[in-house]
Amino acid sequence: MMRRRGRELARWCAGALLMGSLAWLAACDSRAATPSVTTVALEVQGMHCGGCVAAIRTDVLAVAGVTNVEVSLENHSAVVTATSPESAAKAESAIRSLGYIVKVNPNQK
Ligand SMILES: [Cu+2]
Repeated sequence: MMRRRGRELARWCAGALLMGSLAWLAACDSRAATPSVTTVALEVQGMHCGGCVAAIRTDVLAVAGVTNVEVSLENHSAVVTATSPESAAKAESAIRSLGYIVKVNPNQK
């Protein structure tokens, strides 16, 4: 009787250990997948002054997931850094809804 109970306990322990390490592995995996960075270089047409640059900066930085934006009046460009491609796409449409023409710039990275 005692022996049998001990074996059951041992089996339970092994199961718990296995489950524990699986949970740990899963947590480890999701942590490794989280830090992703997307950088998108956009060509922005229609900027005329520093006010345009400031407006774009403000609206793009207000998009969830956008961590940085570099807007250049001279180069007609905006380089958006975001935590996901979805956020970068939202940033793109934020500039568009301000009235500017936005194109993904293939010459810049
Ligand atoms: Cu302006």
